[in-house]
Amino acid sequence: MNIEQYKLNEYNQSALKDHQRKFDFIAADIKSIEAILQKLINFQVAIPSWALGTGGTRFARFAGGGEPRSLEEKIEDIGLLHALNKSSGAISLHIPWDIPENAAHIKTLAAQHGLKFDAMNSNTFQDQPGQQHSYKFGSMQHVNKAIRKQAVEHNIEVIKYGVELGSKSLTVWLSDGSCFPGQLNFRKAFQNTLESLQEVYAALPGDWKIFVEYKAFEPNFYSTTVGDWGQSFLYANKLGNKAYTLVDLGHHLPNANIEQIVALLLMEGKLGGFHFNDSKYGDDDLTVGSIKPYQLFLIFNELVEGMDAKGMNHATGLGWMIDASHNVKDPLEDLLQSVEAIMITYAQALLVDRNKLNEAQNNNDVVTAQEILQQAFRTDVRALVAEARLRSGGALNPLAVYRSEKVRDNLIKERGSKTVATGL
Ligand code: LRH
Ligand code: MN
Ligand code: MN
Repeated sequence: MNIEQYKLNEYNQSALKDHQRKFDFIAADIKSIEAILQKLINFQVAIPSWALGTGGTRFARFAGGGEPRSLEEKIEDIGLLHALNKSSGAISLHIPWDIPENAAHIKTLAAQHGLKFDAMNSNTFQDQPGQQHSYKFGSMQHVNKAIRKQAVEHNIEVIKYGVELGSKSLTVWLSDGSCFPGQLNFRKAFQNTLESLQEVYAALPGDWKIFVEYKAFEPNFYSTTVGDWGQSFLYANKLGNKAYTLVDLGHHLPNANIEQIVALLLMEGKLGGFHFNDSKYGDDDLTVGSIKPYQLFLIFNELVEGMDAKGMNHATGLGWMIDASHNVKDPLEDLLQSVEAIMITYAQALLVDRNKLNEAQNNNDVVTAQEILQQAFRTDVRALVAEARLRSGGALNPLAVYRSEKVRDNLIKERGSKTVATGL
């Protein structure tokens, strides 16, 4: 299913007058409007290949219908999202959920949809059919060298797939840890994991990065071997300058100050990438910005400030990705909402008056500092984001077009109502 450009233009035409009025209103207040629009146009968020179907919980999975049956169909779905919002120009693959059997063909198909390959994700948290050793008691941390070796070799295979596709990074998330006190020797688990990561690191091409993703808990509920940013940072430092920490917003203990973590990792040159989602309780993988939008804004505020301080390009300096799960919504609608939330928050962070904030901080003027941040956060920037989309050839209102064009109904007609996409 694809939506023709002329159709998009028709929808845009009918919404244009209303948009123009809103855009003129906000544009009048912003000095560097063209620079901000260009930054919004450049910013792209990768869509994970595993988020295109309805996820489940450990209790049930309610398939939504029309789910992609192959990697090709996943690429088509992301292509559709990108045609609508022009901000989803990359795909992130999880191996072995999405093996590119014919890499040249997959690469060409993605390019036809304007998509690049973002970070590759390895998987040593599940046992695959035919696999020699089980990961029940961990992978890279395992007490058995043969199991560690199997995990290392899998990661090296993932890098090889990525090279064929033109990806430039590997994200390693390990579920390794323990469920009960005494199960694990923490130091030995750390050393084994480090040694395994070093072997993977040695296989990285010169222009690649490795992202070490941390998570406080789940599926292990007593200890996790890459459990927080401190541990990830230790691994990244010990590995070398191609290794970075990856922050998944749902992987912290409650009330963690993620914006401060981000600021310090950036300062140390060790922030590599992001998995965006939102949560109320744990690793809920809910729609970005649906629960704690102010926290997301404060994170983006640190990202913009920290990247500018280092002269980093916002669009290319870090790996930006959504990591979400959809239990009750149409995944494609949810992803449109998530990307929109990211763009809105990024735009708000670009509006922060940095000189004034700096001055307020130097004067210990707490009230003014807070006012400056909240002024930006309370600005309705939706017309700015829509204008950036319009200029890139996307839809003024992606979700409305998706609904009017009955995309899900068409996908169900095309693919059937019982299809199940690979993923969690
Ligand atoms: C782990 C995680 C990690 C995985 C993905 C499926 O919770 O965030 O990034 O690769 O979920
Ligand atoms: Mn993640
Ligand atoms: Mn997660």
